[in-house]
Amino acid sequence: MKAALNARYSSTEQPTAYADITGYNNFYEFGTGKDDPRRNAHTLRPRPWSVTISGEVEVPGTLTLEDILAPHALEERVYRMRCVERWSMVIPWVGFPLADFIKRFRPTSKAKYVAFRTLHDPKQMPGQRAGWLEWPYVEGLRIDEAMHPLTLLAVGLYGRLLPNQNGAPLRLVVPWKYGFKGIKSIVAIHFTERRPPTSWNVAAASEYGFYANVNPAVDHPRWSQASERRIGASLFDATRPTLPFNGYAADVASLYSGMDLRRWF
Ligand SMILES: Nc1nc2c(c(=O)[nH]1)N[C@H]1C(S)=C(S)[C@@H](COP(=O)(O)O)O[C@H]1N2
Ligand SMILES: [Mo]
Repeated sequence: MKAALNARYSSTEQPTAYADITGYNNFYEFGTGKDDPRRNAHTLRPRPWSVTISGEVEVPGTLTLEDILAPHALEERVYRMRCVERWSMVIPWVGFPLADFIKRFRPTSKAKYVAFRTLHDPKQMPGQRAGWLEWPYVEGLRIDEAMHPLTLLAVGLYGRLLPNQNGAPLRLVVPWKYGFKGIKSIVAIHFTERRPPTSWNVAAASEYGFYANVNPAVDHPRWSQASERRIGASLFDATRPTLPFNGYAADVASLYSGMDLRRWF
């Protein structure tokens, strides 16, 4: 894939190995083990694909993947990623800003939030036969978070099309939030005045908030979030301190000024 590096929004840290990025995943539609997505996601058919845009927009509709991609130049963005489970990676994503995509549909003044939905098809996603989560997987962002220049719709990594296990053909990437906000294999985007439900918040509201901003000062009820384990790093420097907003505070902290981030975790 042709994608120019966006240096302004890229980390200079060593990217995690392709084998780790594509072999150590969370994608519960294919099982709860870290190697289940790599082993099982071959049943997903990411082409042909379409995404439905609805709600508080002037131009709702259903777009094919080709329609979605046509007007956008692809960029490479090397982002630090931090899972709520205390592991982290550095991933060279290929994609385009979600803001540029959203502008095409002209959100109305009532569009305060954006809701995302993953495909629901137990034939392609056999994990959906189990009750680990309520299906389909859903996520949401406040509209200003969705329009932030760091927020990406990704279609590839390491210069190749997204492997199924990483959320082919289209997934969200929000680098200052815990990984679970990065919803995979998106089929619907809905604009709404009300805060939408999100899968992990529905599953365990005391453990996973709507905002899910990476915050070393707010522990998960069952573990500290003060440090993280960098996947693939040598034993001696694998454990690292976790940074506020995952290191993106200078870019995004202002979105939350005046909010008590212990209450709005
Ligand atoms: N549909 C869907 N999206 C999902 C998940 C999932 O189980 N289903 N897991 C989330 C979690 S917990 C993480 S950490 C990231 C992992 O993304 P990666 O596998 O590309 O690293 O995907 C997120 N998106
Ligand atoms: Mo995660």
